[in-house]
Order: sequence, then structure tokens, then C-alpha cells
Amino acid sequence: HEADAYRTDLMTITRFVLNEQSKYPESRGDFSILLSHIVLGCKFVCTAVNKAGLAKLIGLAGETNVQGEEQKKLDVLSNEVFVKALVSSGRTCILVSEEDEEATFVEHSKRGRYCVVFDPLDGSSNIDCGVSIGTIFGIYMVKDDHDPTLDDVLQPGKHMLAAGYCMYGSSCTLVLSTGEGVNGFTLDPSLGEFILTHPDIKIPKKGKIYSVNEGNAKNWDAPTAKYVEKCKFPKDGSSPKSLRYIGSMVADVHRTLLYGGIFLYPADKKSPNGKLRVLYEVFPMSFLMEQAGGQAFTGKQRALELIPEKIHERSPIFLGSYDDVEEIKALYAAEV
Ligand code: AHM
Ligand code: MG
Repeated sequence: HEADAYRTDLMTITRFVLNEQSKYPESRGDFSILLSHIVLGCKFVCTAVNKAGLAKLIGLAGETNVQGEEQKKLDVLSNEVFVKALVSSGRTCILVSEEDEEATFVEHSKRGRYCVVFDPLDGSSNIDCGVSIGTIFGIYMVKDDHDPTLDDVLQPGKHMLAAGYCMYGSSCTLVLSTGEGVNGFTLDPSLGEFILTHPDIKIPKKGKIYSVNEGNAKNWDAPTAKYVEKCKFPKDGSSPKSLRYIGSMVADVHRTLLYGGIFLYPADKKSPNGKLRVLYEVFPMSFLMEQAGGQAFTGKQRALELIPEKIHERSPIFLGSYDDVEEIKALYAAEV
């Protein structure tokens, strides 16, 4: 019975992905192994984030501990954990992390076929006040594992095989797409397992929420300014949209995915390419949005068609409900 107090048939993320991959006869289980290492990183960061508030008491992240050693900042620590977990999986060949200036090419003996781009702890300025933060990741396949090059990760987002994020919030939620829809898993702390809680997530076709840093309004371009004006003062008789902005991309995108609406990080006069990074912020979130039935647009094109030239490149981004993104696209189209 679905209503049983204790479910006895648990769909863990590992079981789910193994099921998905078994549809492909050529599958060697490599992807499942890779994912289990990402999941390990997420569990580690989740525990560390939950303890962050106790830092002063027990000496974590950035504080000096009882031995008088300087502790690592949480984002640095998270990065190390992810890099080590990914390398030791034996399934990766190139890693691009927000925390590292250069891409990491995995040494020959530990090399596999996957390239992972990730932001180990996004929104880390929010840690000290207990606001939700997250890890974002995208996965590509290398062309030739004997000769991995930077071009293997400078690929349009539509070439990603999988993308996801883990949100460290009131609960720890991992949202994943392997290109066949979007599924959400919640960490059961007593089991240490992510359990399928949000099967086949679809974003509402139109939403009632817009999400943007309005403090930048003075520097916006005309289409963004017009769009936000329309959200507040609709001329077609519809109700104004609500504004929600956490300032933590994972949390803002998670809400957008579940409740619908639009998330914007536009270009402005001070940052003509916006703020968010193409490889490990814009692409994974755009991939998830499209897989959930929404859209992602850069102000010029479908976000997933952008071809990055540098690993830490930025791009403006508008993503969310299909109809809401359609409106901003129309405003940019009218501009030219
Ligand atoms: P970070 O990588 O330095 O943490 O910055 C990324 C974060 C995103 O999580 C969030 O969407 C954005 O910055 C908020 O930026 P702003 O404070 O300019 O509104
Ligand atoms: Mg970031």
C-alpha cells in the first residue's frame, strides 16, 4: 500500500539510475559508478553545511580549531571532496570546477570517459545566515579518451549527457536528469540514501513568480526592464507576479522548477555577460528546465546552443516556465 507508514520498496537513486541505464544494452555501469561518487560528495557537503552554524563552537570552516590549525573554508573543502571523489571513481578524464582556475586532466591510470563540470558549493555567501545553498553539475562524454582536450568540455550544453544539482536546504534534495525527464530525490539521513520523492518533475507551463536581483535594475537593458515592468504592472488584465529572490541559484531554480515562473540573471551595463557561469551554472540548469518542459534563453539564443570559448565564461540567462520565457524572447526579438 502507498499509504503504508513504512514503505518497504525504496527507490534509491542508485537503483533508479541502474534501471534507466539497463535500457541501453551497451551500458557498462560506468555512469552509475560516476553518479555514486557525485552522490558521495553531496552527502559529505550536506553534513558539512549542516554543521556550519556550529563552526565557532567546534572549529569548522575558516575558524581555528582546538589544535590551533586553520580550518578550510566550506567551499574549498567541498571542492577537494568532489575532485577526489570524481578522480577516484576511475570514470572521469576532465574536471572543471568553479573553484579551480584550470581544468583538471585526470592522470592516465585513473582515467575514464566522462567529463564533469561543477560548482561544488554555489551561493556560499549565504552560508553564514543559514540560507539554502547547493552543488551544480553537468556531465559530458569525452570524444577520445586517449586524447582528452579542453574542446571536450567547451561543448554546447545540449551535448550534456546528464545534469543536476543538490540543494542543502531544510532537506537535502538531489535533482537529476539523464536526458529522459527530471527526477528529484531526498536524502533520508537515517539511511544515508537519496530516495525518489519527486518523480518526473514537470514545470508548470506558466508561473506566477519572477526571480531577479532588482538592485541591478538601473543598469538593465530595455527588454529586461520591460519584462520586469510587465510582471509588476501587467497590461492584459492578469494579476501581477510575485517576486521571490533568494540569491542562491540552486534554491531559486528549484522553486522555479516546482512552482513555475521565471528566473533571470540578465546582462547589465556593468556586467554585459551577466554573472552566472556557462559551464556549471547556466548549462546544467538550462538542461533541467528543458527536460522539465520549460525553456532557457540567453537573450540571444537557446541557452543550450551556446558554444563556450572559455571554461569560466559567463552568460545572461532567463529560464523557467515555457510561456514566461516565451514572453522575454518576444521582447528581445522586438529589439532587433
Ligand atoms: P557564487 O558562485 O559566487 O556563489 O555566485 C553565484 C550566485 C548564484 O547562486 C546566485 O544566483 C547569484 O550568485 C546571485 O547573485 P547576486 O548576488 O548578484 O544577485
Ligand atoms: Mg557559483
